[in-house]
Amino acid sequence: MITTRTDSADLESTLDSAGLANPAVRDFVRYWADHTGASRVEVVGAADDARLVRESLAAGEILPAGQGRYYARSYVKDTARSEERTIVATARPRDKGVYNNWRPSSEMRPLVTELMRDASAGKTMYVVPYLMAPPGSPLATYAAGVELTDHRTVALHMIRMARCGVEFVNGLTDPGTFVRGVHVTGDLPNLGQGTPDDQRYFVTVADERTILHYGSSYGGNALLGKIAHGLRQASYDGWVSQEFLAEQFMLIGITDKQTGRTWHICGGFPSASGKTNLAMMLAPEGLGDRYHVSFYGDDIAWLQVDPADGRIYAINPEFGVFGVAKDTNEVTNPTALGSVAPGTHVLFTNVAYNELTQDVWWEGRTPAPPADEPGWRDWTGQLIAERSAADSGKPWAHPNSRFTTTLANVPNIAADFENPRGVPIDAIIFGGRARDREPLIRAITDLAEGIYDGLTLGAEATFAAEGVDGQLRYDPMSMRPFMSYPEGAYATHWLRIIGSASDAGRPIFAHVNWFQRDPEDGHFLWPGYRDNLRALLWLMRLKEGSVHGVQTPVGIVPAPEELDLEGMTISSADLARVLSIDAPRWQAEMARRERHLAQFDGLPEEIWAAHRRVAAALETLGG
Ligand code: GTP
Ligand code: SPV
Ligand code: MN
Repeated sequence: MITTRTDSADLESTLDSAGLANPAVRDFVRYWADHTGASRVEVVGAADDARLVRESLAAGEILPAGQGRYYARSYVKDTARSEERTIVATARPRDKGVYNNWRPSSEMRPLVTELMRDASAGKTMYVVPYLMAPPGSPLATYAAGVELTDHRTVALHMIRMARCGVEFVNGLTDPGTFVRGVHVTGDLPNLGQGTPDDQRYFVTVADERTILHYGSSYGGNALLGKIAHGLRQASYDGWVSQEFLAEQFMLIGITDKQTGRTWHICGGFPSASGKTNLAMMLAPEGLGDRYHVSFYGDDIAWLQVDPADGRIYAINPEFGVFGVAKDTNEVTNPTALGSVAPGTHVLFTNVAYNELTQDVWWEGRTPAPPADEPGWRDWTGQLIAERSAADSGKPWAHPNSRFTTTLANVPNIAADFENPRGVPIDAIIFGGRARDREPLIRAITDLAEGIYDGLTLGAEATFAAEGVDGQLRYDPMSMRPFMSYPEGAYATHWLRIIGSASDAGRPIFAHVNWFQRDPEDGHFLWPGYRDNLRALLWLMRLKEGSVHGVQTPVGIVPAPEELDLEGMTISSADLARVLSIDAPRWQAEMARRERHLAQFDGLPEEIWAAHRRVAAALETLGG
C-alpha cells in the first residue's frame, strides 16, 4: 500500500460528512493530520462503536471474549502510567510544584511536537470529540475536548470512558474553548521504556489547554479525556478560574430505605486502592434490607459550591469505568462482574485469555487458576502450557490489568447519575493502603484539619504506576500523580472552595483504612469490601448526632458498640486493634509529616496550625 499524507480536499470532505462544524476544531485537526503524517483521518463518536469493533476484530487488534465482550493486550513494556515521564508544562515558572514535574512549555512543546512529526505515517488518525461532564453541567465549559489518536483501540476506550461525538464540540459558545489532545503511539518496541534513554513524553501544557502524549497506548497515558484532561487539566482550570476542584475521587450515594434519606460521599484513595470497589459496593450481609449504595463515579469528581444553597456539589465527568481486574470476584465485587457481563461491550486489557473458549481470567477471579484446560495464554500472549519452569509462578494477568465498561452497565448505577447539577456532598473521605497505624475510620469535623489530613495521606504505592509497588509514600488527596500546580496554592484553593460552603452545607471529613494487617501473620484485620459500608454508616450517624464516638488527637473513632456489625464476623482483638490509636507510632509520623509539608512553598498558615494542634494533642496523650 502506498501511504501518503492525508490529501487536504479529502480531509475537508471527511470533516464535512462527519458533521464536524466547529472551525477551531477543524483547524486543530488540519494542523496535526499534516504534522503527524497520518494517511487517513476519521471522525468517530459513540455511534461508530459497532463498526470500529468489527474492524478491530478483523484486524486482530482485539479478540472476542464471549458474547459482546472483547479483549486486548498492550505492548509488554506499556502496562501502566509512567509518573517519571509525565510532565506539566506552562509558561510560568511559578507553576512549578513538588509533584507536577513542571517544565517550561517553551521547551516541552517543541520537543514533543518534533517527536510527533510524521510519527503516524501510514496510520489512520481518529478524531474523537468528547465531553467530560454530564451534558448541561455548570462546568461544561471546562469539559469539551478533542482527542486525536492514531490507535483504534484507544478510540474504543475513549468511547466507553467519555461521552463522544461531534455534538459535544459543534455548539460551543466560544468555538476555541476545548482541550486539544494529541496522542501518538510511537514505535513501542523502540522507545527505551524505563531506561535512561526513555523516549516517552506525557505532557499537559496546562496554560494552553493542550495535551501531547507520545509513546504509549495504555490507560491514562493514552486515553486523554480521563486523567490528563479530567484531572491534570481540569484541576489547573479549576484553580485558575477559582471555580472548582477536580480530584481523583470516587462518588457514591447511600440510601436508608427505611427513612428514604440519601447521603452522598466522595473521596480519594490512591490508584488501585479501592475506589472502584467502594463505589460498586453492595450493602453487607445483614444490612442489605435497609441500605443501598448507588454508584456515581469511581475515579474522578469535580466539586463546586452552589451559592443558591451553600452546598458542595460533585459531578463525575466520566462515562465509564477503567477498573482493576485483580481480586474481582463474586465475593469481593459481584457488581463489577455484572458490569462486564455478556453483552456489555466491555473491553478487557492484559488479563489472561483462552483462545479456544474465549474466556478471560485474572488472579483472584477464582481461588486457583483454571486447571488443565488447553488454550490459556497469559497477558503477554505466552501459552500457559508452554511456560518454562522458571515462569510457572508468574501471574497469568498483569497486576494492572483492567476492564473498560460504560457507566450504564454498572448494576448499582444511580438513577440520577446524569443530573447536570451533580449531587450534594455530605462527607469527604481519604484513605489508602496502610498496613498499620491508620485505624478503620477517624472522623474530622474541622475544615483545616480535614484538608490537612488529605494533604498528609500516606499509603503504599501500587501497580497502577510503573515500578513502585508497596513503597510507602505520601500521596496528597490521592492526587500526587495528577497534581498540576503548586501544593501550597492547592491547599489554599481547597480551603477557599470548601470554606465557601455554608456552615450547614459543610461536609464532614474522614480518614479510612481497610488494609490494616496483623503484624504476626499478615491477615487483613478488617474484612473490607462490602463491610466497608459499616464504617461509612457510622460516619453518617456521627454527622447527624446519633452517635458520638471517641475523641482522639487524630479525630473521632467509633466506640466498638457504635459500629453496626450485624451479620459480620471479626475477632474482638482485631476489632479493638482497628479502632485504636497507637500514640508513639503517631508521634513518629508527625515528624515525617512536618518534613513532608515543609516541601510545599506557601502552605497556608491554617494547615500548619492544624498540624501543630494535632501534634500537641498527641504529646498530651503520649505523656
Ligand atoms: P484506580 O482505578 O487505579 O484509580 O484504582 P481504584 O482506587 O479504583 O482501585 P480498585 O477499587 O480497583 O481496587 C484495587 C485493588 O484493591 C483491587 O485488587 C481490589 O480487590 C483491592 N481492594 C479494594 N477494596 C478492598 C478492601 O476493602 N480490602 C482489601 N483487602 N482489598 C481491597
Ligand atoms: C489510575 O492509575 O489512577 C487510574 C488508571 O485510574 S489510569 O487511567 O491509567 O490512570
Ligand atoms: Mn485512578
